[in-house]
Amino acid sequence: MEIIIKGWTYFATNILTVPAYFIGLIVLVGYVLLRKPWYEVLAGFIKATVGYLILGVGSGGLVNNFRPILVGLKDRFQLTATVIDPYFGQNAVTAGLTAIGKSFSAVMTLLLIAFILNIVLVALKKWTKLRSIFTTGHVQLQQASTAFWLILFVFPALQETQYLIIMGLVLGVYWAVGSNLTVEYTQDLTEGAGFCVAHQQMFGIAVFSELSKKLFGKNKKRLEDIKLPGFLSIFNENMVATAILMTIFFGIILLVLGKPYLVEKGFLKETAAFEFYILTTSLNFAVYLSILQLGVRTFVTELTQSFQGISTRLLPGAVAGIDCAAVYGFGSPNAVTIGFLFGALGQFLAIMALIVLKSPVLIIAGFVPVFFDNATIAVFANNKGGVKAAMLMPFIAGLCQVFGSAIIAQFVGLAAYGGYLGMWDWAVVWPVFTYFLHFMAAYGDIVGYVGVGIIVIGMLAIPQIQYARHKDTYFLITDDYDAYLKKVAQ
Ligand code: ASC
Repeated sequence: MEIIIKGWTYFATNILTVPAYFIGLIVLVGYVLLRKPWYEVLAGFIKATVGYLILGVGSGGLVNNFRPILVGLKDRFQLTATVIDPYFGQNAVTAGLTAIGKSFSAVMTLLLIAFILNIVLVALKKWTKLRSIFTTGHVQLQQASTAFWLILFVFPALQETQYLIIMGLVLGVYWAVGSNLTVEYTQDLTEGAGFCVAHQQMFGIAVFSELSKKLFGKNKKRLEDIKLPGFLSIFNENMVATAILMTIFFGIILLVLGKPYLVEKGFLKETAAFEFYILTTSLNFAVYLSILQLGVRTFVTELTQSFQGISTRLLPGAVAGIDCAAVYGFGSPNAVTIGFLFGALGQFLAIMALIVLKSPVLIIAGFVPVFFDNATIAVFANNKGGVKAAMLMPFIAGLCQVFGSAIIAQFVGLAAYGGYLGMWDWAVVWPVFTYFLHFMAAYGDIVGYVGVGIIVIGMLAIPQIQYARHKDTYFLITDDYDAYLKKVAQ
């Protein structure tokens, strides 16, 4: 038994929660199942893993360089505020758990329970109609922490085993149902790349894709259809557009922070030229974005091909749910930049509203929600509803991220620890779950469990509805995309 536990822990720490290796492993297994020669299996594993690591360099570079700038606003003006950002959220939960004498190791156990449940639900696909496995390990850890806190808040008196079961159930079902919900939208966007999104805005992708289709779907003009004239034509090129727009955006923020603050915090030397610091920092945005897109290009082809092995022999119709940044390699790259800017506009306006309304919680925009959530939403919105959707949807999402997080972080007490996850699903969907469970649990724990049952069954009903609406193509869309296209064209 001990050997099994040790082996599992080793696998979980080194592979399961490290997406690059996990995706590498999936590609390896897929190619083996396709009976490819060993050297192609090896090459596939390497390209998938290296590609995913490159994606990580891009997204990590963005996060590490731009998060301190946004958070700097909080320090610079000595605000007591809650930063909406997955890492701040995770730290807040760790601090909160320590304060109430609970250990963080239970969060790892929760992660494993939820993950196994996700796999079981896909294995039972015939009945559950769930097709996707959540493989984005670092995000799973952040979500497990936040879910842990939210559910512990609702059921504070439970024993560890009991609350782990409840949390594992809700979280595992959320992973399976949420990622499954993005399958059609992602296949459509990527023209059958064979993956879906397993991240923090999965319900968001569905909601905003549908809204975009409804509001702007007819006669839409996508960003890639627009050719700007005259001097504006330079914006047709993503690298140029990103560089110029980010220089304006971060230029303003850096000027507000001011050189003395940045020198004090060690961002630049006293003797350095401030203008060039601003320029280099802003241009680095375009650098990291290009790296990120290179990573996507490197691993996506491998994943697409090898997954045929898994979906034909192991788990028919199944797909891997991966990082949202993988979609930045599809559609118009300018959607990414536009999503960020309009999301930021929404978030900043919402923050101003909190100040004006004298909200007890002040929110500071964190880089991860403002960029990764809104860029993703814009990519999907542009695909379904064109330019207008690509501007409006991230703007609305930005409002939701700030208002939703302010409300829930205050309600469950995480605001006191300075951070909340803040991504769309966690600013909208999970707060609804939490309020609902809290309302039910007020009538006693048994009614609270009924509430858990309602949420779980409600979520499990979603894939059933999706299936009932498109029975003939539901599994075909992941099994064989060309055959799917032929079928819908009929
Ligand atoms: C997150 C998170 C990140 C980014 C990354 C995007 O939610 O924690 O580091 O988004 O996954 O590529």
